[in-house]
Amino acid sequence: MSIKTRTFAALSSAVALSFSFALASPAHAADAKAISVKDAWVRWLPGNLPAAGYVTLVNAGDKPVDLVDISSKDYGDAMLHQTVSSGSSQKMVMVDKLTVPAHGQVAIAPGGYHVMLEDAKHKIAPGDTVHLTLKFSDGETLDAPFAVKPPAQTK
Ligand SMILES: [Cu+2]
Repeated sequence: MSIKTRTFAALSSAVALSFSFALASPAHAADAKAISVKDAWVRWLPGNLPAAGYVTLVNAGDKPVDLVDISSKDYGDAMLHQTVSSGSSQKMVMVDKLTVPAHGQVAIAPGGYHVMLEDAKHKIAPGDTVHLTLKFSDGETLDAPFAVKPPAQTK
């Protein structure tokens, strides 16, 4: 083995190590809580257009739990909206709470619910990670990382 290949092998195993460490850490956020989140992402739009947050809420508990409040340190305004169609047009309505059934899940996903994110507090672009704080009726609070994706992303 030449010096060159040995250096490369050491380097690639170091990269693999840090990669698996990065994958393992977010899982701790949901430890010992009824509610956990998955598929959390934001559809970013250019300029001052509002972004839309999407996430699936999973309830491992025996009782239904309501999502009652959303806030973010990255956006001045975060609101849960529902897209409803009336005839051929669509409009958005405010949603006060969203129930996550016991041992079930609810998806905040394109075409249904979205978290309207306005008034970004700093420059945000695709590739970034933003944080949303989700509050639930059982007193639980989750600070969830959301991956920021470009406008063409649909899921
Ligand atoms: Cu909206």
